Amino acid sequence: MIIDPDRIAEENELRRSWHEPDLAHAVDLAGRAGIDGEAVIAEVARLSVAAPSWAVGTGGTRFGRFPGGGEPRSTEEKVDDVAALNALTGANRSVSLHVPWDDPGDGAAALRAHAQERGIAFDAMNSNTFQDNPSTTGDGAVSYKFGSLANVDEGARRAAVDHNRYVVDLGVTLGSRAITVWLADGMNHPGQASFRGQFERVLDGLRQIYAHLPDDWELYTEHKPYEPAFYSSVNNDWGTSLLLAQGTGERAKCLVDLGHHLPNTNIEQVVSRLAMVGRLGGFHFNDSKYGDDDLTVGSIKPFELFLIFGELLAAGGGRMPEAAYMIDESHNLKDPLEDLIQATDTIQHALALALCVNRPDLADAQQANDPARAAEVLHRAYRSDVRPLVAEARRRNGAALDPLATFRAVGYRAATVAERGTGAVATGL
Ligand code: PSV
Ligand code: MN
Repeated sequence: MIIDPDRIAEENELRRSWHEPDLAHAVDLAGRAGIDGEAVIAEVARLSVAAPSWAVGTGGTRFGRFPGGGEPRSTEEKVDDVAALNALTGANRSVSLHVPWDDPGDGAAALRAHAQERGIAFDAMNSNTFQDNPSTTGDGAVSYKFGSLANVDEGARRAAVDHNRYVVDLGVTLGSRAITVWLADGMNHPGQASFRGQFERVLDGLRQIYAHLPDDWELYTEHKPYEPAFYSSVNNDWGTSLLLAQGTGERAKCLVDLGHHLPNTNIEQVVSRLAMVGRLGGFHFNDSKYGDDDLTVGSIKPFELFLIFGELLAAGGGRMPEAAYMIDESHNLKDPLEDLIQATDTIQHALALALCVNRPDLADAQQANDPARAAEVLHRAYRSDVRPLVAEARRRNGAALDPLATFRAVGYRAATVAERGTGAVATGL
C-alpha cells in the first residue's frame, strides 16, 4: 500500500484550526528567547534519518519473538514500509540494508528502481559477519564462531573481507555511499586470544575492505563494549574505534550507536571528541536502561539526547553535520512502524529543543564561569514546547502533523495484513 498524500492532507486539515495558533505561539515564544522559530522549522525539515531494513519487522530476544501481522515478505516490501513511514514523517528518506539479511543479489538495480519510484534512497550498507551463512562463509568450509576479521583462521578472515567487498559492490549498484562494519569479534574467556593480535588482524582486514571502496565512499567502524562477546570485544569503545578508523584511512570514520556504551558513559562528550577530530561518520539512535536494549530513542534518557543534539549542532556550526543517521531499535512489543514513527518524532523533537538553545548566551555563561546561568540557558530551551515547530516542519515536507494518529487513520497496518497475511516474519535477528 502506498499512502496517498491527499489522505495525509485531509488528516492535517482536521488539525489545522489548533495547529496554526499553537505554531504562532511557539514562534513567538522562541523569538522572546532570541531564537528564530522559522530557522528551527527549516533545520528540522532538513533532517533525514534512515530506517533499517531489519527493523520494519517485529524484533525478538533469545527467549522468543511475537510477530504481528502484515510484516514485509521481501526487501521490496520493506522499502514500501519505509516509504509509508517517510510519507508520514517526511524525515526517513532512506533505508539501510543489512546483508545477507537483505541481499538483493542480481536484483540490486531493480530494487534501486523500486525504491526510487517511492522516493527512497539507500543509506549506509551494513555487513554481517556475525552469523555463518552460506553466502558469506560457504557450506561450512569456514566459520565465524571464533571471529571474522579477528579470527586466527586465515580462511575466515578472507571470507569476511570478501563479504564486505561484496556488500560495497551491492551498495554501489544501489547508490549507497558508505559501509558500516560492526563486528561481533571478541572473547568470552580470558586468555582465549591475544588482544593485540585480534586488533592487528581487524585493522588489516579493514584496510583491505577500505582499499576496495570507491573514492566517494566512507567506511564506519561501530564500537560496542560487549555482546555477543562477553569478556571483551575487539572494537569495544570509541577510543579503539578511533584507532581503527585512523589506522584505516582518511575516509574511515566512527559510528556512535547510543546503546553501545557502558552505563553512565558521557555520550555527548564522545560525540564532541569524534567530531573535533573529523571522525564522526554515523549515528545509530535508540535508548537503553541496562545494556544494548534497543529501546525507543529518547524514551529513557531524553535529556541526554538533547545534549547529544547540542554537540552535533556545535560540530555543524549550528546545523546538523553531514553523517549517516539511522534508527537502530528492536520493536518487540509495539508495531514496528509505530515505534519508528515515535522514534523519528523524538529525534526531530530533540533536534528542535537543541536548536532553541541560545548559543551566544551559553558561550557568555561559560566564559564567565557561571554554571548556574549556563544551566538556565539549557533549561530554557529544554523546557520549551517545540511540538508545533516540529509538526510544522513535517507539514512543510508534505507529511503529517500527527504521524501516529494519521498512520492509524489511514489503515496502513490493516491493509498490509490483508495483503501480506499474518505469517511473515521479516526481521533479521
Ligand atoms: C549491533 O548490536 C548493532 O547495533 C549493529 O549496528 C548491527 O548491525 C545491528 O545492531 C543489528 O541489529
Ligand atoms: Mn547499531
